[in-house]
Amino acid sequence: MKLDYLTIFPEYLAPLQLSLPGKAIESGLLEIAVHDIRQWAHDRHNTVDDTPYGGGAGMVMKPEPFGEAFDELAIAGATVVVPTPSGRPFTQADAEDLATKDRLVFLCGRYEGIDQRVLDHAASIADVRELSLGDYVLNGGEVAALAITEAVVRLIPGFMGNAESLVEESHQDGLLEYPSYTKPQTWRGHEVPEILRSGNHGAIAAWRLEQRRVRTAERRPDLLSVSELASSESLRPERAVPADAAELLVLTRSCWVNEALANQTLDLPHFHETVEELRDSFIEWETWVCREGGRIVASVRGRQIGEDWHIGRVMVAVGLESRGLGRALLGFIESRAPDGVGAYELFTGSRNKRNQRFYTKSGYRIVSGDSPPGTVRLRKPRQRNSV
Ligand code: JD8
Repeated sequence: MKLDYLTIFPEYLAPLQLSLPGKAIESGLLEIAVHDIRQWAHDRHNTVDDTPYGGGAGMVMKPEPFGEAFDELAIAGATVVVPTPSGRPFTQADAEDLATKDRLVFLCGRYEGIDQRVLDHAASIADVRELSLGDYVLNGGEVAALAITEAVVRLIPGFMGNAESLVEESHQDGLLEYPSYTKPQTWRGHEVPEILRSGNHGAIAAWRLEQRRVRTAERRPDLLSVSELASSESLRPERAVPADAAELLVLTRSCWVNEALANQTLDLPHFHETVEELRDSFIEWETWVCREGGRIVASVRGRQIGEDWHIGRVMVAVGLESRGLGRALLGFIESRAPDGVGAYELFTGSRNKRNQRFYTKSGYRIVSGDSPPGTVRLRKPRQRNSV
């Protein structure tokens, strides 16, 4: 893998020569080049920034030095990573995807950021990923570039000495890690949990899984939903069967009452649909239900139209909201999209801000175009690595 870094603080990236990437360079797995952007600023002061059009505080990085760098480094076809606070959150899934690339080019911004035309131009010749390290503000992109590099390089096949240690990591399966201990057995009055000294590997594995669940529920409940759903005996989604149609219609109508109230109308297809029509819809719509205590408590459906995976009827029974079930169902039905699907599409009530917030927080964006009366159309591109 070839890694190029464009920065005005090359010394900030010196750590790339150390530890992880350092070994990979020795073993030829990795080629790293750090470039000072000022070499492509030809005025007496090697100026790389200027005042923002439209006014405002701070300075913006000029496009020309980047353009010359792109030409000299021949970035066409590469994956260009732009750390930015306005980027999509960088995740382990991104790390796994970037680790499959032959060449990454990092644009490390400073000041108020980089002239947008640099990114628009790069997107015309390369695959641009604007990624954020997290919801806090740094002074530049270098630290984020270092973090992303470490998360990616350690996944390069043949790189990590003990590949199996990659398996049990946080964010691999949606659960945080269990607590770890080593000798001495007692330290400053703290004991290593007895279970870990029992030699009973089955019990140790169960204890560790429970520790992971407890920690995730406490610290990252947002992560818990998908994996909990997947691993929970009761809630696991099942394909709807014709016999489910009547009960599912009851759940549908109860869940769309809020929508009717929000839109001051009962003229919603959900209220006019018959059991037979819903049952027949199981043919064109891949329909899933979650049962708890023998009753259907949630449901969702999906169908392919062209290169889109249309998602519909995301519903959670009244009283079971805000357990992350809706988000988990959305994640689940997205995962059901066949190969070749490039985007997800769904509709929700134009007056239902709560639902619109729910979908936009899940990466969907309201788009123009045809949608059923009283609804807005939302789309989300499919992550490459989920193809
Ligand atoms: C790139 C310039 C500074 C940001 C005015 C402060 C990532 N998670 C993250 N937080 N901050 C960054 C980041 C900050 C950057 C640049 C990444 C380039 N700045 C700017 C906007 C407000 N200053 C980041 N990834």
